Amino acid sequence: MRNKISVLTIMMIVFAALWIQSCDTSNKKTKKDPTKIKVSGSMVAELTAPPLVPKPVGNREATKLIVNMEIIEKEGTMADGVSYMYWTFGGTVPGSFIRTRVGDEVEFHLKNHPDNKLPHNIDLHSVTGPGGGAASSFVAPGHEVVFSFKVLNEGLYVYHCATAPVGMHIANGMYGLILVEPEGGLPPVDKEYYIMQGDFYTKGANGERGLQPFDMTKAVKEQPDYVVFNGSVGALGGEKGINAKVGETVRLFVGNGGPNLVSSFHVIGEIFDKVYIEGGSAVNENIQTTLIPAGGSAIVDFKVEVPGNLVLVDHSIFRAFNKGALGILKVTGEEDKTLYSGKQYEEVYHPEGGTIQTMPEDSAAKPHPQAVTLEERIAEGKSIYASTCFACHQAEGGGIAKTFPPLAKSDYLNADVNRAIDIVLRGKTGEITVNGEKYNSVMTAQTLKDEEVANVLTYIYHSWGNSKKEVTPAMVSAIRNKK
Ligand code: HEC
Ligand SMILES: [Cu+2]
Repeated sequence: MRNKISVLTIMMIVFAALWIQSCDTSNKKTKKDPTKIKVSGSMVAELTAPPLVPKPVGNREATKLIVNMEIIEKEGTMADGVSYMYWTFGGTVPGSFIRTRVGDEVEFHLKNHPDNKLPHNIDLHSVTGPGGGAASSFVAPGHEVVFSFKVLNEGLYVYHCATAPVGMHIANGMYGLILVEPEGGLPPVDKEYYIMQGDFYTKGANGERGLQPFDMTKAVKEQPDYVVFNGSVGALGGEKGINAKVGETVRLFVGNGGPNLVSSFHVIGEIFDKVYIEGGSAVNENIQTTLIPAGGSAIVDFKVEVPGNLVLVDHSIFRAFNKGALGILKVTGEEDKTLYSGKQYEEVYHPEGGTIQTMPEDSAAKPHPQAVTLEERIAEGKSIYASTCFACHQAEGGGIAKTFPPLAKSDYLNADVNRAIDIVLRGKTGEITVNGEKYNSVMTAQTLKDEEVANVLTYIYHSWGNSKKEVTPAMVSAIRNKK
């Protein structure tokens, strides 16, 4: 009798254990060994230029996916008046977006255009194999190589050129993203975009005009002149910006090509609902800023609830406001005042404050010597420009697209000298149009003496194609005393 009971108990325990185990695996969604996934049929991969991505894989079976990638070396625009010789995968920086699923067998055709000067290759971080494909893909101008690989790990991966000097090939724009979706695809969203950060090193300083060659010394020192999204300053701004409607879910596939810098990726005015950390499977929630290593990525998902311009930045913030790492995601739709009120109230508040703030006065600063001739005024003004205006209006008065208006050949500046004096004395807010572009930002009032205002404006009027007016201290004091 006692024996029978114990046998029964043991059997019950065994059954219970088996049952618990079966529950456990059904929860985990049984994962196939990716090396064993069979492919059916074949198709040519859709490749897209940034900021667009190919359509999701959805429920499609693993297949033989043919990727046709062409390497093109071509001159492009880095910033207003600044051009650069880019080396590209597919004609854009970053290169064409490739979208695959786990188990796909990718047949990669890498073509080096006959007009190109150099050999190249490709290292895809999604490849399990020597050099990520680099060893088998070295291709001379006017040639095509073919290699294939099975996609084993899901995630968002960087690809890049790995031909010596590797740093130089990457610095010239040879990187892009390849997405490997899980079986059944990523959870669907309303809008998907492709963004990649990169740092660039030019012979001339930021804003210096003309075709700028690559600067190896600055690259080795890791001192970029430009840090940008999608290959150039303003590539994600204005008309070229990305958009969504209130209530939509947005997914950004964000990569960092480097070659050197790590990105503190942040969207001003949003919180990431989900971040696929480092482009892998682990999901973190409610994130303000996510770190994206050079040669790494992240997938960020968020829902947009209020209309307005969301500003994408590298939160290493001088890169954003001084080197170009700025982008705009435009959200349109109905306002919801319970979520965000907008400005509710404003009045002039004295003393001190208001929306225009005065720069703190540096009492220790030594006074500038009095200028007598026009040449002295210009020379004095140049040094004031470098210490006071340069940070925003930039070298050569080039400004920063959408943020700081240009002073070079500025129709706004040249139209009205008294207005220019007033702006330097009292600051400026509200929408203005300079050379056909709208700006709506804040310039702080500058704490400068009449003599200094006269000198800096005279310097600006005598530089960069402006109208060569001389501004005198008397003109400045007249505006200062006008209420
Ligand atoms: C903190 C950044 C900043 C600094 C420093 C700054 N500005 Fe500006 N400036 C701006 C912004 C922003 C605007 C546009 C304001 C707007 O949108 O209403 C502007 C507009 C102007 C304009 C009129 C628009 C144009 O392009 O012609 C002039 C002239 C000007 N600034 C001159 C100067 C001078 C001279 C200095 C140095 C003494 C200076 N600024 C320093 C940010 C700055
Ligand atoms: Cu290359």
